[in-house]
Amino acid sequence: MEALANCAVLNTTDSLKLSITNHLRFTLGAYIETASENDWYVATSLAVRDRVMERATQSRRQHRAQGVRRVHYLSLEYLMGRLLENNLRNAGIYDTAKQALSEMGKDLDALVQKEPDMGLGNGGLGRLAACFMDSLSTMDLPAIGYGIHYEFGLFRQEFVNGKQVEHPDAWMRDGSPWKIARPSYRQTVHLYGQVIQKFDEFGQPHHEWMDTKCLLGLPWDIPIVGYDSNTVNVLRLWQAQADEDFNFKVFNEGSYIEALREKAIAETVSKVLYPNDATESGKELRLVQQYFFVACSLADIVRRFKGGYTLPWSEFPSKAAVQLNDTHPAVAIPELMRILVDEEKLEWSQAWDICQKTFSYTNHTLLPEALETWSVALFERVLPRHLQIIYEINRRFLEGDVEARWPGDGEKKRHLSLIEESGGKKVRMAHLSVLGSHATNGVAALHTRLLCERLFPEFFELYPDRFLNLTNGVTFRRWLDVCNPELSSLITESIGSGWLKDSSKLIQLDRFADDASFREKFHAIKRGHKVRLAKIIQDSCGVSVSPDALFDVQIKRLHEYKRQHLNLLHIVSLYRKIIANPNLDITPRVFIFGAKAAPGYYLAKNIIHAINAVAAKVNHDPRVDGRLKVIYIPNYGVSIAERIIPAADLSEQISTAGKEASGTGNMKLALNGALTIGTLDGANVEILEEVGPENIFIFGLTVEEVTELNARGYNPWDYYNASEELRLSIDWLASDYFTGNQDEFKPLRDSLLSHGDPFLVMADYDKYAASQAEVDKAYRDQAHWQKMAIHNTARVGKFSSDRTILEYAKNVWKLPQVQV
Ligand code: OAK
Repeated sequence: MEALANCAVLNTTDSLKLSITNHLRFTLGAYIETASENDWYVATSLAVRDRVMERATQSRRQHRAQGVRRVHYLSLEYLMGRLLENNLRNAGIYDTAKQALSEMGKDLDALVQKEPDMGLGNGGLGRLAACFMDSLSTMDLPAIGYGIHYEFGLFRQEFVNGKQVEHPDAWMRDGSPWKIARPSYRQTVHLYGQVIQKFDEFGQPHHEWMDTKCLLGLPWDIPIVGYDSNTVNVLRLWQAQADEDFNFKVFNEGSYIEALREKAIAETVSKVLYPNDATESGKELRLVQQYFFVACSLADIVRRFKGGYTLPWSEFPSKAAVQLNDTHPAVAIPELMRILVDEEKLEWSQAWDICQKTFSYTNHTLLPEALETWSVALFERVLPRHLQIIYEINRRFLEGDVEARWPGDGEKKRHLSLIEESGGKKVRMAHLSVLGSHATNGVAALHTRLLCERLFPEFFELYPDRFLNLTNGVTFRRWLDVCNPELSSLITESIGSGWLKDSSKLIQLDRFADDASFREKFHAIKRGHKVRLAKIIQDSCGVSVSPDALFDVQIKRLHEYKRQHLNLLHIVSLYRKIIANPNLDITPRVFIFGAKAAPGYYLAKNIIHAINAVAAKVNHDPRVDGRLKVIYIPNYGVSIAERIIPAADLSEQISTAGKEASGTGNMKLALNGALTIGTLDGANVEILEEVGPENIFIFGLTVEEVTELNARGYNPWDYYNASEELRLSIDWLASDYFTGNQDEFKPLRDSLLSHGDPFLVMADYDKYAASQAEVDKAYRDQAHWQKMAIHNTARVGKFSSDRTILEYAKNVWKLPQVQV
C-alpha cells in the first residue's frame, strides 16, 4: 500500500505516466483518447506540481523547525512567464517527462507552448522579481515572495494599421495548474474610516481606527523550484474579496443587488495590473492595491512570528527581513508601526527601531516622473491612521537627526521632509522608504552613485552607511538553459555543468573563442535560432527575413529615454542611402523591435506607429532588395523574448546616459552571444568592464557630458542644422511619404526639435550612426565576430541573479543558506 502511494510521486518515467494519466482521468475528467492539448498541458503540470509540493512542504517544515530568518520580498509585480518547462528543467526531470509523454504519443515541446504567460508585471522591475525568486530557491535561501493575484496581467498588444491597440490579458481564464488557494490563511484589511484618540484608565492616549471598510485577501501560492536544490519557496499572491459579514448586513436589509455591487467593487482591487512602466499615476485604486497587498503580507508575517515562537518583539527582525521592491510597498513602514504601536502597544522608539531593522529598500529609477508621491488629501481619506504615523515619523526626523546635523536650516528640512509642501501637499514615498529602512540600494554601480549624489544627497550625507550597490542579474536557467538548450549543452560539453549554479565558471569558456571548431558549433546554434525566429516573423508579421542577415534587436518597454526613435532615425537614414546609391554595399540587417507602450503614453504610441510605417515601406520597396528589413514583433513578453534573445546578433542598449537604472535585457542578450551597441548607462558600464572594450560598441555622451550640455543650454536645432543626414531623415519621416498624412509623425518630430529633445537623441545621433557603421564592418569578418560573441557569453558570469541574491543575503538580509 505504502509502495503504491510512493509510486505516485517518484521521478521515473512510469511514475510520471501514471500521474499524468490519473490527472487526466480524475482531476480533469477527460478520456485519454480525446483529451485536448490543453488537458495534456494541465495534467502534465499537475503531475510536476505534485512532485514539487512535496519539496515545498519539506522546505516549510524545516525552515519552521529551525526557526530560521526568512526574507519576504514585497513586489507589486512579478513577470513570471511560463512555468512548466522551467520547473521541469530546474527539478531535473525534463528528459524523464519528455520520454513519458512521448511514450503516450505526446510532444512535450508542443505542450509547453500551451501555457499562457503569467504576465503580472510591466518590465524590468517585475522580471527582476521573478529572477530573484528563482535564485532564492536555487541558493537555498528561505524566502517568500508577496504580491497581487491580478485577474488581468499586462495588456495584450495588437497593431491595427500600425497603431497599438490594447486588449485584456485573461491569463487565468482557464485557471492555472500552478496556483494553490490557501483559504485558511485569509486576511482582513481595513481602509478608509476615521481615527479617534482615546484614553485608558491611566490617562494614557491611544488611537483607534474605526468605521473602516473591510476587504478580504485570499492567498494563492505558487511553488518556486530551484535548480539542483531541494528548496521550494513560494510566491504568495493575494486576491481581493468582499468581506461577507459586511455584505450580509446589506443583503439582510433586502438590498440584494446593492450587496453584489459591493462585492464587485471589493474585487476590483486585484482585478488589473496598472500598465505604466516607471511612471507614477496617483490613482486611488492604485494606493488601495498597494496597501491591500502590504497589509495582507505583513499580517501573514506577523502571524508566523507569533505562531512559531514565543519571542519578544525585539526579536522580530532576527526572524523576518522585508525587502521593498521600489516604493510601491513603502506603506509597509507605517503599517508595521501601526501594528506595533496601536495593536501591540510598543513604545514608539522601540517600534521604530524594529521597523528600520526589518525593512530594506531597492530603488529602480532616477526618472523624476517615476518617483511616487501621494496627495496628502487622498492618503488621509484612504489611510487616515497611516498619515498620522507618517507625520509623526517626519516630525521626529526633522526635529531629531536633521536639526542636529543642520541646526536651524529650513531649506534642508524642506528637502528632506517626507512631505512635499509645494503645489499641493504630497507624501514622498522614496524619502519614507530610505528613512524607514536600514539599507537602500541602487541596481547598478552608476545608478547607485547617482542615487547618492543626485537623488538622495542629504540622506546620503546623514546616513552614508545605509547606501549600497547591488548590481542586477538574471537567472541563467531561464535565460540560457531553458531558452537556449543547444548552447547550454555546448557549454556543458565544453566546461561541465557547474556553470549553471556557479556562474563564475562560465569564464572557462573564454579560451574556446580561439578554437575554430567550437566557433563553428557556436555559430551553427545561433543560426538555428535565427531560422526559428525567421519562421515566427513570417507567421506573425508576414515578412520573410534571411537568417544570414545581422539580427539587430531592441526589446524593452517603449519609452523616450530608451530611445527607440534613435534606432529608427538611423534606419531611415540607411533607407535613404540605399535609394540614393542602389549599389550601396552594406551588411544585410533585420532590425527587430519588441515593446509595449503604456496605453496613455501618446508619444510612445506615435513612435510605435512610426516604426511600423517605416517597416511597411522598407520591407516592400524593391530598391532595398532585401538589404534591410524592419520587424515589429507584436505583444512582446517573456515567452517571445525567450525566442528572440538566442537569435540576436546585436543588442541595442542606447538609453540617454543616466536614465536607465540598470537594464537586464542587456545581460540576457550578452549571455546568449549578442554584441552590445550601447551608451555608458546602467549596467552597460559593468558589461563593458567584463567583456572588454574590444568586444562591445560603446558610443555617446557620458552622464557628465549630458549634465554639462544641459547646463550649457542644449539646443537640438544646432544638430539638425549641422547634419544634413539627420535633417533629411527627420524631415522625410515627418513627411507624407510613410503614411500619406504629413501630420502623422509631427508629435515625434516636435519632441525632437521644438519641444527640446529631452533625451538628447539629436546630440547622440552622429556617434550612434558611426558606431553602427563599425558594427556593419565588424560583422563582415565572421570569424572575428564569433570570437567576440563567445567572449561575451564567457565573460558575463557576474550578471547571474544568483550572485546578486547572495550579495543581498550577505550584505542586507544577513541570511544564511539552509540546505533542505
Ligand atoms: C518600474 C516602476 C517604477 C519604478 C521603476 C520601474 C522599473 O521597472 N525600473 C527598471 O528596473 C529594472 C530592474 O532593476 C532596471 O533594470 C531598469 O533599468 C529600470 O528601468
